[in-house]
Amino acid sequence: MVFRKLPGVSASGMGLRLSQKFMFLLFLSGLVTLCFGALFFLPDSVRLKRIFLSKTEIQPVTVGSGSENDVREHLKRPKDQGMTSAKGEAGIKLKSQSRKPPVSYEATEVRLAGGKAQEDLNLSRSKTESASEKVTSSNHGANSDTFSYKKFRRCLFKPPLGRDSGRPADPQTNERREKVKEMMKFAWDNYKRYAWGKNELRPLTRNGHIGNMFGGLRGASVVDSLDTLYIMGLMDEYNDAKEWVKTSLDLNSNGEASLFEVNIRYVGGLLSAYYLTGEELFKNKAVELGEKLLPAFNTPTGIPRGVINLGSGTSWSWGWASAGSSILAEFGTLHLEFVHLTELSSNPVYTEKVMNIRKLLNKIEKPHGLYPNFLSPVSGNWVQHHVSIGGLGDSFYEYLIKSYLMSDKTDDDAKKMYYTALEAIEANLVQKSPGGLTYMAEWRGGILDHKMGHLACFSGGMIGIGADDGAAEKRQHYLDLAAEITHTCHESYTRSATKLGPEAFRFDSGAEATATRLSDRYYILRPEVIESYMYMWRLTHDPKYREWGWEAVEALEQHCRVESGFSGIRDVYTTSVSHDNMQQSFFLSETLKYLYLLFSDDDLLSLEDWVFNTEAHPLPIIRNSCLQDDTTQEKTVSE
Ligand code: DMJ
Repeated sequence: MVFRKLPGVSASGMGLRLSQKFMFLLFLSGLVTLCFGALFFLPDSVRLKRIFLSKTEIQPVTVGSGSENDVREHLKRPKDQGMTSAKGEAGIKLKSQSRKPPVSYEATEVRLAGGKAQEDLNLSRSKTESASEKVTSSNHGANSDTFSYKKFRRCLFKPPLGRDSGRPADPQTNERREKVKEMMKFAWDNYKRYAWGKNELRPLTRNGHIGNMFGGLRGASVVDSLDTLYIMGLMDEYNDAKEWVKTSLDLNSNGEASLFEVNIRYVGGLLSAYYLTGEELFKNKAVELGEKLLPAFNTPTGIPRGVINLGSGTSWSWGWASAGSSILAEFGTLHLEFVHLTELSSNPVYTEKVMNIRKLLNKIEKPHGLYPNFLSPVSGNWVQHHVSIGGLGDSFYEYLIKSYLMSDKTDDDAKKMYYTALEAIEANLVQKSPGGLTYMAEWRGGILDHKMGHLACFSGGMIGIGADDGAAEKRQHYLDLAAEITHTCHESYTRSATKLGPEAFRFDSGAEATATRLSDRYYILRPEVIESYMYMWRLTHDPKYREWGWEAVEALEQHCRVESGFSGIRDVYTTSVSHDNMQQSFFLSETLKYLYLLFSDDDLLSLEDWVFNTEAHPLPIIRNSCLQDDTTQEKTVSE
C-alpha cells in the first residue's frame, strides 16, 4: 500500500521482475534475521535486549521442578505473566507427586498439647491461622490461593513447637534453656533500645550498624530474629518484630546487596516466620524480595553473580573474587529458599533458576570429584582449583543434603551429588593429626593446606544428618566421622583461654587445633560449632554435647556479654578480652537458636518435619503427597 502511493513507482511492484522481487525479499528476510540474532550478542544491560528478550528466554538451560511440559508451558507465556504471581495474578501449578500423607497434625496437637506456654502459643497460632485464611481469599502479594496454610500444617508429623514448646523434663536442662532465652532477650532488648531498625547492634558504642551487605535493606537483626523469638515464646518481642516488618521493612532499596546474604537472612527469615505463624505478611514480603533477586541470574550460564542492586536489577561479581567469578557457597546456597518461593507463589521460575545451577554443576568436570570455590558465570568453567568445606564452599554441600531431605527424600540428584562429593572430600581433604584429631584440610590445586576454619565446623552436623541415608555399609562410618569432626571443633574451643574457638585453626608446625596467626584468633559469635553440637545431640543423645553447649554458654557470658549486648572478641587466647563492638545478626538467628534447641526436647522443630537453612531458619519438608492429597483438599475446602 505504501509503495503504491510513492511517486514513480508502478502498481506492478516498483517495476521489478519476479526473480528480482524474490531476491529482494530473500535479502530483506536475511537482514531481519541477522538483526534479531545480533540481539543475543549484546551485553545483558543493553536496553534493546531487555525489550526483545524476556529474562527467562535468555537462560541457556532451564529445568523445572514439574514436568518438562509444565516448564515449556511457562516459557511460552508472556514475561509479565510468568512473573506475576508475586503481584497476586494467576500462577502456574506444579505437577503433583504421590506419596503417603502423614498423621493428622490437628489430632496430634490436641492429644499432646499441655502447659501454659503451649496453650498460649496454640491460641496465637489459631488466631493467625484464621487471619491467614481471610487474607488468602483477598489474594494480595504471592499467589496465595494455591497454597493452603491450614493444609500445610496438617501435613506436618508434629506441631512445630512440639508437645510443650520443647520444654525438657530435666530441671537442670530446663534451667539452662531458660538461661539461653534470657540471653536472647538481653541481646534483643539492647538491639531494640540502641539500634532499632538498623542491621546490627554495636553494643559498646550503643548504636546501630548498617554495613554494605544488604544493599539498602534494613533490620537484618529483626528479620533474623523473628523465628527465634517465636520458638522461645518471647511473644511481645516477636510482635514488635512483626510490626516492624509490616510498617518499616522497605524492599524498594538501592545499593549493593549480596545475593547470598539477602537470601539466607531475609528470604530465609521471612519464609520461616511465615511457616511458623501463618502470617501472610511474611509470605508476601518473601516473594516480593525473591522476585527482586531474579535479575542476578541473567548471565550467559544462568549462574548468578554475587552482588545485585535490588532497585535497578543490575548485578556484578565481587571485586575480590578472581576474574569476575561467582562463589560456590553463594550460588550453591539458594536452593532451599528458592524451592519454597515456588511452593508459596506457584511461580516455577525460582525452582527453574536453582535447578539450572544444579544441572550445570552436575555436568561440569570436577577435579578429583571436588567442587572448586570459583566458577565463571560467563563460561561456566572453574576459575581456580581451590576447594574448601569452610568459607567459600561450605553451605553448597550443606544445601545438597538438605535439598534431598527437604524434598521428602525424592530429590535423587541432590542425594547422589552429596554422597559423591562427600566421598571425594573424604578421599582428598579429611585428615588425622598426629594427636589423633580428625579435620578437614583445604585443597589448593592438589596441595593441602592443613587449616580448618570455624565455618567448616558446621560439617559435623551436616555429615551427621546425612548419615542415615548413606549406603548401608557407610552409615555408622558417617556418624563416627561426624562425631570426630565435632570433637575436633570442641577441642579448638577447649584449647583457648576463653573456651571460645578461633576463626581458623591449624594442624601444622606443631599446632593441633589452635590458631597460629594473629589474624585468625578472633571469634565473632559464630554458630557452627554449637550447630554441630545440636545435631549430634539430636542424633545420639550423648550428654556430652549438652555439656559442651553449656561450656559455650558460660564462655559467651563471661567474655562476650557486655553492658549493652553481646560482642565478638579479637583474641580467644587471652582472657583480658578486646571486644569488636558488633552483635552479629546470626548470633540471634543461629547461635542462640541452636543453643536453645540443644536444651529443648527433640519435638521442638522436629527434624522429621524441618530442615534449617544455613542461617538456621527452619523450612518445612515439602510433602507433596499430603499437600496434594484430595481428601485433605476436600477437608480444607469444606471448613
Ligand atoms: C552465617 O551467616 C551463615 O551460617 C553462613 O552460612 C556462614 N556464616 C554465618 C555465620 O558464621
